[in-house]
Amino acid sequence: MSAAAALRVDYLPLARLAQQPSPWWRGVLGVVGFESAPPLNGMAAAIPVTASGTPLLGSDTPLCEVWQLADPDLDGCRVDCSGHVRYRHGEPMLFGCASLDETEARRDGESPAATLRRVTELAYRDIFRVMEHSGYPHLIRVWHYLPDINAECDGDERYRHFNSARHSAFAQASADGAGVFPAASALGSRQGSAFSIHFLAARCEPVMIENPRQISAYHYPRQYGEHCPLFSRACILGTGPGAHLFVSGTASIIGHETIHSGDEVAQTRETLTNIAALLEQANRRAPGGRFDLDALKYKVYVRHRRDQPAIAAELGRWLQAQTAVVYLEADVCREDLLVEIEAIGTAGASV
Ligand code: 3EB
Repeated sequence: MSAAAALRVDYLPLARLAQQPSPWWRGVLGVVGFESAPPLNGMAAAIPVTASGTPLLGSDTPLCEVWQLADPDLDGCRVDCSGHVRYRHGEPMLFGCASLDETEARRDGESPAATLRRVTELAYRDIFRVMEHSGYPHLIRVWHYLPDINAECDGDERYRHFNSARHSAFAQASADGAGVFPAASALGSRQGSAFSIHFLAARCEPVMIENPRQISAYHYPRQYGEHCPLFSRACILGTGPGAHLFVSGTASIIGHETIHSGDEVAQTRETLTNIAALLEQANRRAPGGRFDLDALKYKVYVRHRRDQPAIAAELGRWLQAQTAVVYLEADVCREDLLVEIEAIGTAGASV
């Protein structure tokens, strides 16, 4: 049995959450609301709760993302010494989250870009500190949500300022972990949202996966900004059946270039082809286990809500009807990308 086999993620209706008995909550690592952080009826003190600020599309029932470990007795929610990161952990993994409001954080005389950079570095500094303190040295997966991600700010796009700050954060943190970057997503949240980040860290080292159809993001040429986006295309935690695969936000990019500009259906198809290519790489690296497109759970970020039905129809051609897919409205970090898809899965036995 794999060390990581205990993790699961579900997209649950908020109403179902309210009905869960208290023993069920003992295994919950964290909860992510899409529109806003869900009220947890008395459990909020024990569970890290956050929100991505990306409205749910294509569903009448409000949902949230719930991370659970099979280990039923986790400690309570902790808060790091600076008060930014709330986290909870079980034996193999730690879940943490932080939200920083840029308007509140802004110092007198500081430019908006400087605030964004400082807030990003602050969040990362505290995350790395929590990881070191708690004995989870491997950053596996990070989600970043920032409002106005494509907006110009002090002469550059906010996403690019964010990339520069992430660069400094990793440079400061990496003594021996240099050059190992987590799987990640970076999306634009609704205007007025706080800068929000949540992550998974592990005791065991993951295996990082790149996509042969794409240049590694950390090697992108300068045209995408002074500092590259530091993330791996995917990573695997554990071995054989029960190993977990974390697929980063994936888009219609070949090499380093966006393709199918303006065509959300073709972009969706290209993105799924990229995810299929990652699965092929992952299956080579996970002997005894097997990841399948249909056995993953997906989050699909849609730039324009009007495109959601067409994107969903294209996904329907690739995936079985029962596959878990959540659609969220979000700006994608290149202006010409209309859709981005991330996924997570647990390996079955290979035949
Ligand atoms: C890309 O492939 C699309 O900056 O952390 C996807 C996943 C993307 C993560 C990030 C950006 C990030 O470049 C964008």
